[in-house]
Amino acid sequence: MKNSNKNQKQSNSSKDKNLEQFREEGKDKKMTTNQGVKVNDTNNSLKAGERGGTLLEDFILREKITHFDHERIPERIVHARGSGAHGYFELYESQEKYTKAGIFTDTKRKTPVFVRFSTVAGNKGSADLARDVRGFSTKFYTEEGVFDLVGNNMPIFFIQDAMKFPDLIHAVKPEPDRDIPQAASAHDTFYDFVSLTTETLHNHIWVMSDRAIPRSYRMMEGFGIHTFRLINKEGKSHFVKFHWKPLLGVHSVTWDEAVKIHGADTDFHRRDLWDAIEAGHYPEWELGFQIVPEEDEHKFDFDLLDPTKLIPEEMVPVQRIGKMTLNRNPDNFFAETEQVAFHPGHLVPGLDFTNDPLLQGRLFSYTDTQLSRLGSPNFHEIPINRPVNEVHNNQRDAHMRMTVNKGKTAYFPNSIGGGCPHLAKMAEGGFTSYEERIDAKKVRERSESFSDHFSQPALFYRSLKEWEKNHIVDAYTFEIGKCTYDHVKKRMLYVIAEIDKDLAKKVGKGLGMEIPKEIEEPVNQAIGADADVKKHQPGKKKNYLEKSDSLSQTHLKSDSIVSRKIAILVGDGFDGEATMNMKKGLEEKGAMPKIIATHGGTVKCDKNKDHKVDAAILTTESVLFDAFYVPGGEKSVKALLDEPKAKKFINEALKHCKAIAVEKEGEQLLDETYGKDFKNDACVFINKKVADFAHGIAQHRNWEREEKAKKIPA
Ligand code: HDD
Repeated sequence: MKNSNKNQKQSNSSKDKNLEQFREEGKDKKMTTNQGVKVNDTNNSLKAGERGGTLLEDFILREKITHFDHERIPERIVHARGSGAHGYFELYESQEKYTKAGIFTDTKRKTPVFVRFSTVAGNKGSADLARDVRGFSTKFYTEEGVFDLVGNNMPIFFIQDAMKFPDLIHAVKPEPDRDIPQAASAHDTFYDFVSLTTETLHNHIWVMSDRAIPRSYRMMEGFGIHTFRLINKEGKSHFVKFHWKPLLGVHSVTWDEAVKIHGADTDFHRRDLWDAIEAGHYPEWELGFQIVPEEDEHKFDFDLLDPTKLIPEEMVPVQRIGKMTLNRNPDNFFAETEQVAFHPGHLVPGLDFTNDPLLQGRLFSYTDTQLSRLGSPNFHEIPINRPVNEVHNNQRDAHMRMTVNKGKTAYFPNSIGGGCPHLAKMAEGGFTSYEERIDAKKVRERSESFSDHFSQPALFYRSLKEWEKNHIVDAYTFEIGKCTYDHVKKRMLYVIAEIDKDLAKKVGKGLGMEIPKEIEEPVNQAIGADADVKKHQPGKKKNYLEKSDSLSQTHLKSDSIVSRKIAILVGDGFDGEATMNMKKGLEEKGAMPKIIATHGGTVKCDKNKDHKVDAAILTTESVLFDAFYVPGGEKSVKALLDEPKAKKFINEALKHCKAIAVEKEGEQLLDETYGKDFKNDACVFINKKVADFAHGIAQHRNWEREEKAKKIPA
């Protein structure tokens, strides 16, 4: 059946064709039961008389209710809340010296992808702006099978061994006695765990940074985190780390905004992704490789197999090898975004794993979780999960089997079935694992090379600009301040001091606590009565790099204002000509200006012409916009001055360091707010050109303003 979604026209990929056979739409059709029987009444059950009991025989009622009763499936144990989109990946230049994977060697291909972004800790119905890591999963439907890159928006992970994953997640999830707090790490059990498990500190300081409160899914980096292998035609292996670099730059909101967005629009990130794609502002990321030759494995001061370490880009530059574009929203959230099943073990010839113990454990967990979430080993047959190439093997049956396998044989070897399906030789694209030499004792141990827990969080902190550091201080102070156990707070402060003394001092000041000289209560009590405490102590902090610019968002900007939302604040009588000039100018640069008026419906300009209002000021909030424009028009500005929320918009915009442009009488809105103290600010534009304002918007925020603007009681 044809689909009327307007996005549909924009894609004709192999995956799109593959999905087409499963699409359904009721347009111009008669309603039927699931057995195809036409339905004549779906409002009334079958009764013994108008006022009599309902009859068990009513198969239409029973079918409708039974299906409804079973509509929900278990949500993901982590990454439950998310949003997905379709798109494609194109390669710039063949990477055949590193890999034989077709997706990375054939520049003519347009490989279909499905991407799902997510938060980690919250339930499916939690708010988007939680301080949290964001998931960034990409399913590449390659000609040689499905390759999943299941990463995050931070380049490292909390723990080094999959064995600790349930502990980490139990610590961060709501506390089990009260099921509180939802989608928040600021509570005792998380900090108890973090302070006792110092390998978490690197990922944790990233979570305290602005990276954990992105402006948009479209403005985050993505990382494969683990070191993987690329294998070329000759069977030679190179280590690789995968990076996604967003072409819109990397941007975040402030914590104060995040808190307010929670209330103004819990779907802020999900809506943003959907709206941008609907408007044709397709988000794009370049895929980067950080390549390390096999022989350089031990060249670094950290272990490439340790997922709590990144390779600074100054040491191994990121080579941008291709671009991904997301250009189509899903047709159905459940069928696609909810049922999509990612797995770090889905890879294709030319790629392979390393012995990273976190990755190794993940290889088990993801199939296992799909069995409970999707209910059957046939989850690969769900349309969104199907590869675009053919699938032939001797696996059979199980719940909800869709494939009708023909023939007599379902075993190998066989002669009755002509030996089919045949095995593929390596030259025919058969997957073979990299022949890594292994000669080792079986041990339940952690490598000594994983013991440095403090160097990289310290490098991260040192690499940030002052405003970014201040946000980290505030985040630690807020989060630890929410804890109720003094010994947990103290231990946290102690470990922060191991990262950076100055940082700990500032956090201590906010908490009203001194940095402890040593951890008071015996750690072995927490680790286990007979634990060898020494064995659990982190190694010595190293300093192999003073700063890494790529870690600071200051260096990850773009000059684009594409898809930025600009509020044009007006009342009746606004300067129509200037406003339409500004609106057109911003739209030409790809921005999305919206008319926000003192009332809904339409608003009159000074030429008495009606203009459609996008939102009445009472129905929206300043935190939902990137920048603000107040045109002239005496009557309009008076109406705005009489509307307290218009002043709130300006005060909050100033506090959140956003760009503001005013023209003619519009300046009065600055005079009547905290704007009067910011008239010389680099991102406050009084009677300036569209281009100046656009440049200010592209800066995302004027952080220079923050120290002064912080004092605005908005
Ligand atoms: Fe995981 C989901 C990312 C470690 C077990 N993980 C999941 C998703 C992302 C990640 C983005 C959501 C996938 C989707 O959109 O459907 N996980 C990571 C990263 C990790 C990581 C980047 C470390 C580098 N995960 C990790 C470990 C384990 C798991 C160590 C278990 C031992 N992850 C799961 C899971 C999930 C999952 C329970 C829940 C839903 C799913 O798999 O499909 O199996």
